[in-house]
Amino acid sequence: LEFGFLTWSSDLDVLAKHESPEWFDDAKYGIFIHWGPYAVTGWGNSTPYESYAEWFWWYSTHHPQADRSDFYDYRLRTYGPEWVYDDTFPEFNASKFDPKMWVDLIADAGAKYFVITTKHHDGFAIFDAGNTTNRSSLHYGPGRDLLGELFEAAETYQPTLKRGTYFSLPEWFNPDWAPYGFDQFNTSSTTSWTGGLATNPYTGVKEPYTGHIPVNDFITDIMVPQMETLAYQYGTDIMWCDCGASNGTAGFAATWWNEAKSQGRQVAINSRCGIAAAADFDTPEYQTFSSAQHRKWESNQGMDPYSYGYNRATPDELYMNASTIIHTLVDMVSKNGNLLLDIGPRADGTIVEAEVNNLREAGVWIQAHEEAIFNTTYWFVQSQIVDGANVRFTQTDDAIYILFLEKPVAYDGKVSVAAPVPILAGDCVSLLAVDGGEALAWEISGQGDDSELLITIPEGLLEKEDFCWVFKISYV
Ligand code: FUL
Repeated sequence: LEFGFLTWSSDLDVLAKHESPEWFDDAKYGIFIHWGPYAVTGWGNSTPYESYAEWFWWYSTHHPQADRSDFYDYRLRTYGPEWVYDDTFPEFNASKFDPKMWVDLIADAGAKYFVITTKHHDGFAIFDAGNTTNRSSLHYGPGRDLLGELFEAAETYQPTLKRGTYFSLPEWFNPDWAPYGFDQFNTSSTTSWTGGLATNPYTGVKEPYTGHIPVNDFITDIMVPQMETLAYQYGTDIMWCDCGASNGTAGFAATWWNEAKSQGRQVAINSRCGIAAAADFDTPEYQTFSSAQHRKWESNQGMDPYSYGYNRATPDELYMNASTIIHTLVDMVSKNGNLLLDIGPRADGTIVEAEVNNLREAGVWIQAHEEAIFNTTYWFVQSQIVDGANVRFTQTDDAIYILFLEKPVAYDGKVSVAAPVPILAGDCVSLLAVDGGEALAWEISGQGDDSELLITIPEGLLEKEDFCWVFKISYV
């Protein structure tokens, strides 16, 4: 499809024909990174309802909201009444940021792409935003182009490791955003803010918006040029917008898709760029679907149960462990989803050890079983409970995979799968990544939809503990 004829106020029907690229569907597993000055405050109230640490500025200036009063209290207790959010900038120093370690970790985790916050709602860019703003890591904090360094480090893993950019369309408190309103954040009746600078809750004084360069129009002078910078200068593979809101996405997407295509690339845009028609995939947040969805989807969630940004209040044992990572990934893949799993590095660029360890531990399993995950599609039966074990399915052109999330139980030496698994005489059944994948005897009992595949389990085959047991049926 060519999109070159589209104008700025594009034909949305044509735009809607763009779909997520094949590589995105095949990639299944990405690492999300939330990193900005909110890593300095690095605190959330650890309750399931919107306690994200990256929202510290907003929550701590919206004290009338009773459910957020602990952010307000924490702010006062920790920093005192004179403190303003932009005081975080010097401490957001990236002094131990090792981009090579980050991309190695992503690769070790078994992930095929990453998406990093290039600018969150606080308006602080970690990339070279040119003359659109000085509110960036080039001017404050480390004085470095952090995005550029990370993208550069990921060169080692090209062309397999795709690079994506989270980009918040609105900027809280940017004086130039005010004309567009802020309704999507104004969901609580106790929220009184209606645009413009934040007011320090202790002093009643307007907080600074450091680095702001006044413009005529937020969308055409800040939002769109910054998206273009990420697309054309940094070469992002995924434009992962946030919040929807007023935007210039239609024109941007049409031009970007054509440009990428002319370079032999395919790129993707998520469902939060402000025009539903342009969305290549849906983005459930800390949520999943119970069955396969026709439209490609990608669930995003933190390894921290309540936050994307670094949260010092989270104890190590609460970070998602290897078992949950693997089960979540397998479950989503079996339903046509991807998993975008988030880490929140500290202000100095170090990553919480529990996150590093759990990602690496899961990565060993994922890489040993990658043929059952990547480049697969979902099967029409998505889940089943077999003798108490949760089972999922994936398939390729020449194999189907049966993934047991709990250890299968063999009765009379046989494990049963009560689904109409397509298998014919001569096809080979094996337990993936175990014992060199020896061929296991199998038989079908029953007919059609009521049929059952019975796999004979040799003595000792299921002795070892594992995160997930994968039977492979290879077609002859
Ligand atoms: C949300 C944001 O408000 C959160 O802070 C986070 O970035 C999440 C991925 O999207 O809409």
